[in-house]
Amino acid sequence: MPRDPLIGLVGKPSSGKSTMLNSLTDASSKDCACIRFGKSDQCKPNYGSCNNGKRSVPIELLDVAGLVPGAHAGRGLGNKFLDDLRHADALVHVVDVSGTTDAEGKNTRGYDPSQDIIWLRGEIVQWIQGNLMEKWGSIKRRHVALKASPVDTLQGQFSGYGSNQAMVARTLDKLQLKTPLESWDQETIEKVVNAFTDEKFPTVCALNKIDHPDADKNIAKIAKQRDPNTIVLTSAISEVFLRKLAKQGYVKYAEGSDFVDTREDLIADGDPDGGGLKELDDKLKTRVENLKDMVLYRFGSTGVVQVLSRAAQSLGLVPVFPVRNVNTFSSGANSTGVFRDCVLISKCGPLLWYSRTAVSNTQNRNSTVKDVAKKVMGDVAISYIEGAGGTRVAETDIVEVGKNDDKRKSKRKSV
Ligand SMILES: Nc1nc2c(ncn2[C@@H]2O[C@H](COP(=O)(O)OP(=O)(O)O)[C@@H](O)[C@H]2O)c(=O)[nH]1
Ligand SMILES: [Mg+2]
Repeated sequence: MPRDPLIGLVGKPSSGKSTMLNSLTDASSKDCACIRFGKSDQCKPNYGSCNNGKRSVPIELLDVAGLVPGAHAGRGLGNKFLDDLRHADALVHVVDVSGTTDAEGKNTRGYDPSQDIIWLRGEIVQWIQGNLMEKWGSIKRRHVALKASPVDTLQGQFSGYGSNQAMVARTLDKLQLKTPLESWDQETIEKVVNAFTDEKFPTVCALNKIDHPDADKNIAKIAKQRDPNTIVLTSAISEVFLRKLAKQGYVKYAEGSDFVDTREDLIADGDPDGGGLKELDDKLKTRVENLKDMVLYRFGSTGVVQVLSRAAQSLGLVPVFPVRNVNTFSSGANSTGVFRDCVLISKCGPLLWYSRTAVSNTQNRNSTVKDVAKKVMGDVAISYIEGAGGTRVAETDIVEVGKNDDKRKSKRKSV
């Protein structure tokens, strides 16, 4: 079976990766199909949860620890770090924007975190480039002798990073290089490696620790330098704290939102029972108030859920909801609840699922109903596939969010 998409959390020590991972447990969410059919009250996912139509989806997260400057040359846990990276489909770079940790993660004050974004990217590029240059002479000779295509030759070198031919083809398409591979100079190779890195490791920067008073000026600086779509502001520790308080019955908190109610708030709103919440002591009360002021009111949320949505977006993922009964949306005769399963399909072809093996098709193409069926069922013969309401959908139909709500590719029958 193809695996779920994997997002690697990267960043120097003490930037907040582990805290982010804890805060993100089951936080990945997409709009669930139940809301489009007015069935939110019956929605019972087999995996994760559905909160008023916000569905947690099967994304795997990996805390990639041990990256310090010089990792590509084996410093720190450099090699181990880079090895873990191979399996990631996208990266979240957790950046400590409080400036209270230096490039190695040691305590300091006034460090410029915009540097971290530069050196981390550099480590990845140098790692890939270093490996390529080591063998460039023989790669070139082989390329010429075999009269190979540049895509084949590069894929031979890049498959170890979990790439496939389509990815390499896109990399080269973007660059539109005029010179043949055997005549590439150092500068051209660097361009190729950079473009490949963009393709293989789309990266979202989580500017973390926004609750810290020194964060503002660092955020402003980074915001000026970067594409706003690649930045999300986060306070991982705030999310962890709020979820803990909610679990212990001290607050009501809708995960990832700016909605926090204490017993006092609810009593003030006219519920004499205070929602059944426990009373906060003064210390906790102050902490909650600070968190509201410093994070929720100023930034709208702790940002952690947005990070994951952004990363999933960068992968072009479409959530698909396979069911056994296209009229009730249940998963079978003995199953209660609706839309119990959700699979993520890559919009731009089956790249994600096959990313550890080469695909022969180097053309960019969109995922189809057939691809979905294959992901859900594996390699079995299928007689037909139906969408919502029982309308049959063609195997070649292209998958998009909500597109087949009126003829959803949901029912599967094997012969
Ligand atoms: N102020 C603040 N501290 C944080 C935040 N996230 C993590 N930390 C703290 O930063 C330190 C390092 O966090 P950790 O998750 O262990 O970092 P890692 O080494 O990248 O895994 C810990 O003391 C965390 O409590 C945050 O959003 N705000
Ligand atoms: Mg850690």
